Amino acid sequence: MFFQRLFATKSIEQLHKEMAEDEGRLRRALGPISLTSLGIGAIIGAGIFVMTGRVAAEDSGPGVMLAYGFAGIGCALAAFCYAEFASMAPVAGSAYTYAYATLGELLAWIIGWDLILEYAMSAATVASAWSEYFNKFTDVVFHWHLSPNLSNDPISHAGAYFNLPAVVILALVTMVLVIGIRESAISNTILVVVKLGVVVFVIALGVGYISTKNWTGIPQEERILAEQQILANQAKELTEAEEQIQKSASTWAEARYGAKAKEVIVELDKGGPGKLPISDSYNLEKQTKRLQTQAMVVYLKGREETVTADLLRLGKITEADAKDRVHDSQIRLKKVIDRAKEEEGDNFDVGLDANFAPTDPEDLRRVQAVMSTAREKAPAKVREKWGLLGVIGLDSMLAKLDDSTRSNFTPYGFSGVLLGAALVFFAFIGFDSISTHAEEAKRPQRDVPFAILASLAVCTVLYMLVSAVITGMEPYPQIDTKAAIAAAFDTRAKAEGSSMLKAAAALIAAGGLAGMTSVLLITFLSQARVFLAMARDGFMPRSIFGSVHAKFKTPHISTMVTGALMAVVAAVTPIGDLEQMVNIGTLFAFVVVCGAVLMLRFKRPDVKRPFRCPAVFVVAPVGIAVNVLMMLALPKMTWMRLVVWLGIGLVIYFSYGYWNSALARRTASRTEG
Ligand code: ALA
Repeated sequence: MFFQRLFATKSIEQLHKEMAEDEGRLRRALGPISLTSLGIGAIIGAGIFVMTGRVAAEDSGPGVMLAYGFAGIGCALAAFCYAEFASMAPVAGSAYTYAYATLGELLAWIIGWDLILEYAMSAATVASAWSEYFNKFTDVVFHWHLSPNLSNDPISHAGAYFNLPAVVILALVTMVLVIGIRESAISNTILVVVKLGVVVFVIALGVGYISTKNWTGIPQEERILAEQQILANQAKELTEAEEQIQKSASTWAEARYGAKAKEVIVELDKGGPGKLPISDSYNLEKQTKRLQTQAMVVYLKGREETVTADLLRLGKITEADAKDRVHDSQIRLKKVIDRAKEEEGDNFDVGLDANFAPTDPEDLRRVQAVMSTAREKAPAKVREKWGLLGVIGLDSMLAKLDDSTRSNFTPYGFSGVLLGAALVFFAFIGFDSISTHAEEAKRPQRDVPFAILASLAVCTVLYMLVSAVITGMEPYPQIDTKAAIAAAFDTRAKAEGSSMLKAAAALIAAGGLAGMTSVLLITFLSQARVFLAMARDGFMPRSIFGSVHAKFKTPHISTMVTGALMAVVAAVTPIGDLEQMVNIGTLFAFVVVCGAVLMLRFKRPDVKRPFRCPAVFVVAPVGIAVNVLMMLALPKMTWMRLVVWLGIGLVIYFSYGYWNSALARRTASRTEG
């Protein structure tokens, strides 16, 4: 009985019946264009505007184009399956509803719970990215940006309080959504037009600045190594550890020497490590930034010298090239320093001399400590890049595979492209949210599959082109990892003193903001609809997640609850961690949908399928394989978080959903009757 309950499925007929009951239903207001626009609105956003740069610089190099291709294939295969399901059962709820119809109550709940990662968490991720573009925008237009302490999370950024722009945009979006779907659809269409215009503009303008040398002419030796990626964090850890030592020293000295404690500590400091002044002006954030900047500059300088010497020795460059490289490297080092000053204010003391060496020997000692720890930790970081694949004992095989697939175009080898795909996958998330709106479609059977496939096709083409432009405009190791697209034009504008390019950078930053705002609108809408479907089934309190506003016909309470929770998450969580959680959750949902479509072909061949997935016996299994492979490329930590998340979900199911399931009640009353 217990197991029967867990695997009880909701029949397709039941879904149709529910669809026909009008009460509490959403308005059918969306046609094919609105639906496709919803799809594009949900798809193009933080992924292309923010993540492309980071993935190109740190994971895939110019091979980010291949990463987009690979992720696009995984999504297209899943999209066909989504389309078949959406045409068969066009009710709100997407993968959750599909799982209920095939895999039973428990798995349906798990998927519903998992979809919170895809929708709500991705809204938080996009809001953090929005904040980065907001700063880029105000920087380009007004030469002003919000203090880093108010536009970053406190976990990854020393001294930060919370991410204010992320909270503000989430609050605004929540307000718009409570007012209604039609109004939201109009604002969405405007935003979609703006962002599509900007993306096409980026491609058209950027093509002229592409240098193919940036795709294939940068020696693979110049790729960013794992240790460089660790430096900043290491510097932060060291500063924090020193502060801790200082704090314990002060407590000890105060207890022992009372009013004279400060003097004693200063005396002690002279002879020992931890050269942080015990004064009121001590500022952890500034100390961290100083050490981070010094470590980065010293590291880059040393690396550049080694690489240039190696290239000369191997005959890959001439003496003249070597001179150019030294010149370029100095410009780059100065840029690192300037950026730190920009963030901390011009009187920020970086503590480096004209030769880019720390002026204070104590600083040099700290920089060396940071570098040697980073070097020690680098192998683990490399293994992390293989994700779960590396953990299950394939390290040595992957190392060989990476070496044999490394080229100037794919400097990080096979695993770099695979990890890149698992990360830029974020950029594609959203096409499936069309299926969560099936209930509001005028002709769902025809228009939903069309909109899913059309929006995905448009976005894949645009993504590959934009990533080609970005990696063609700038050498990948120098691509801005925060707001790559706007920054590429901004850097060019500064170099050429062109006001036209500067205007372009401002326009792109504004387009990025518009793009991400529309993503937020749709993902929020989708989340509310999944909650609605789950509440109708009794898995969530109907009074909160199932209530539809009498006048606006929107799930207003659910939207507000989601908005408030996500604002908290976005305010304090690092964007990278959020992104990976969203990706693994969504990939999992895709795998389940591919499996469910296949299963239903066997279990219910009789059901009418207005859209049939072509070659389903190939498409669905390959879809599962490609998406599982991307999941395996994600780090062990992300997997552990997924397991914990699903564990929490199970606890909630057994303490609430199991006892309130509408399906179970119906079955019970039928048996009694
Ligand atoms: N695909 C959406 C974005 O990139 C989530 O912002």
